[in-house]
Amino acid sequence: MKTAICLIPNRMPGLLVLLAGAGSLHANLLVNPGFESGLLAETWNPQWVPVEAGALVTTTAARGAGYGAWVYTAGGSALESYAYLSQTVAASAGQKFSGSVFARTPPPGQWIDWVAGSYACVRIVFRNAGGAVLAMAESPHLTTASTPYGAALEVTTALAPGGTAYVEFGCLLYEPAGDPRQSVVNFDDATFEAVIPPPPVPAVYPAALGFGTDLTSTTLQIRNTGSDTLTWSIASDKPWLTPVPASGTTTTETDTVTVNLQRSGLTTPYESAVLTVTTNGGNLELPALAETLRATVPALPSEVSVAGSRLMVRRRLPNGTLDLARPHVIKGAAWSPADSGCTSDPDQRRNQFATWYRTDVRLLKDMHANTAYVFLDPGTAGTQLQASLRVLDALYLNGIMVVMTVDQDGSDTTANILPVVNAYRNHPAILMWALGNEWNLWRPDRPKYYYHHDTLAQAAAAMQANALTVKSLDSNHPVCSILGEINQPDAASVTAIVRTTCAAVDVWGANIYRGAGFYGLFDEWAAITTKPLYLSEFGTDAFRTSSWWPPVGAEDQAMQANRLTALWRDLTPHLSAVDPSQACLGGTVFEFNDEWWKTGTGSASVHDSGGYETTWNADAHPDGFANEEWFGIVGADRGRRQAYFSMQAQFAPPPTPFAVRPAVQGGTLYLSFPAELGQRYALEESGDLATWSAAPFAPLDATATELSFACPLPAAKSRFFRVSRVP
Ligand SMILES: [Ca+2]
Ligand SMILES: [Ca+2]
Repeated sequence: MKTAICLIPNRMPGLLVLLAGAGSLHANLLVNPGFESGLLAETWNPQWVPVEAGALVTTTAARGAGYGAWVYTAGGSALESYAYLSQTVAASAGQKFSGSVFARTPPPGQWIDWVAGSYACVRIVFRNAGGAVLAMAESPHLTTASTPYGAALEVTTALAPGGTAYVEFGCLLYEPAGDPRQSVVNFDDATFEAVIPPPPVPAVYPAALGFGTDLTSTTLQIRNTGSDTLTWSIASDKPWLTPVPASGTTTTETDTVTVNLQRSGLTTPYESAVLTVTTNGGNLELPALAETLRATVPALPSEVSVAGSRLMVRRRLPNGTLDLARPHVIKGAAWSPADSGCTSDPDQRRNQFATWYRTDVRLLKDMHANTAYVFLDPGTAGTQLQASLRVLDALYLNGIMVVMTVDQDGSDTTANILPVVNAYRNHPAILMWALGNEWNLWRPDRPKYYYHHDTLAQAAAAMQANALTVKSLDSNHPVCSILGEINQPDAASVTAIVRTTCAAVDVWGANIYRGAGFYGLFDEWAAITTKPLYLSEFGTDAFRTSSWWPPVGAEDQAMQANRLTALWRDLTPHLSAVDPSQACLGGTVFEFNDEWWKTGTGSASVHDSGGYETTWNADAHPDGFANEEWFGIVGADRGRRQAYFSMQAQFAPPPTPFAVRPAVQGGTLYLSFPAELGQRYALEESGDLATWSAAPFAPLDATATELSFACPLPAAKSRFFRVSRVP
């Protein structure tokens, strides 16, 4: 298909012939890319196929050491002419190639001159099996005389079209008609490589599906965040969950899968399925979480009180009665759901609870959390309130109690208190009311205490007044006030506030970022008061900043997981529920999910890396930098980070063997046993050890390390009871 016309130039440079020993390097598809090997004087360079050209190799024209190739056109004035050195390899549709060559043109007055109007370039040609050209790409053109070797002439092709059988790399010299002379260029050090396109990369949104007790279908989006075409299929490991369609392909579009739930197939209260998305860019798994509606939620509060340094909870049971009083260990997360695009606007954020609760509440339960701390009430009127009550119902049914901020982001918004307490005080999921958020801190971006006050004393007076307001509205739940550190602006100020000014506060929360431990926090607290201390925020973000301003770095899930694990382990010896001489109630990780609105200079629709350097304490975070939009133990898409699983492990102590101890007091039989925090237990009874039936008691959540069931003394001579863990 090619015609070799060998034109020997009429003036010859001196030739030096060597057989070069250099082998080809890396993935260069060319043989003899530097025109170094297999050469003899005045012969064609054998690996390169010439067309209408002369090609010679000289030392004088080489780029660096070795040889380069002089290439000449045929010349003649009547016709345009080409000189072309090429190599061809097999190829197929969809492949992509890049090529380059260094080129130079001689100064005028040499043995052959550059002819004006000529150009040199790299050309890559796709051909079918018959040799016909299907597509072609050219590098920029070299068009002037007397150039040194500058940058290589480079070209990258589009994807090879259908029918491609060969790809040809060529070094081209073109001379227009009109000048009888031959034109000339020198090529050297060519490269020709297959471009390995980045693979397709699957992404699903959301990364966890929640059906709650009511949904029968929801949707899942599948996208390709890589290149090329993503081919996917999706399957459920449970017969009651069916994704439709079950497969598809996507290049840049978003594919929507409807996931249908057959509720009659659910057999246990808390069901989980795994959806596996299998693709040509790797596989993903995501949980699908569904619940059965197994109880109604009584419109009566649980009773929560402070006894010494303990928080005692009598949970309201579904039948309306109160459970036994048990010390509550707070294990959970600050929960502030936020979709991409959700701004700091309180009402936008309030509405997010109803958007996400079906997924989030189950994810919290599945990590053995029993408490969610919200900075914002979910709404107090109209449809917002109705939706919010469903959210609280779901929390209750999943054994999660709520620390609810009543002054709107802890901002001394006094007008918010009455509607919030009135709306929620009879809901059994409420654990306690929170006021303020780091209200003792003075910050350059918020140069007021408790948002509105010039002095700390004024802020403390407002805090006390608000605590009294809450107490006047509700006596079933303690009032908690949230500090930022307990030594800011100084320990004496906090001591005076806690002991005297804010005496109406029952429980103190503290957001603590001291480093990998709490470093004397609990001793410092014991020197102030015996009131309970709750770690309302602890943790770190999942982004390791390596260079600041602008913050640059990468996600580091292990960094976050390790920090959280270390902090929880440092906290647990101080739990008042376990040791009444200690004052710590537990803590809520900051925070459950990423919030993309938090970097003020960024976009609420972008996962920004912004934040602030912890100038007051370089150890506050492992990288010395708080990346505000990366604090979640799950992402904004509900993809679970390592920290989620670390806290799941921390919140669930290893199983301990049962040793049920009976005791009779009056007419009541008590069955006591060591329990695992967060585990649910159920009681069954039998007359013959063969047939078991559920005892008339709701399952108990272990909120202490010792649980007991109480029941009337059986009338029968012998009754057998057994306690079992409820999944
Ligand atoms: Ca960080
Ligand atoms: Ca953002």
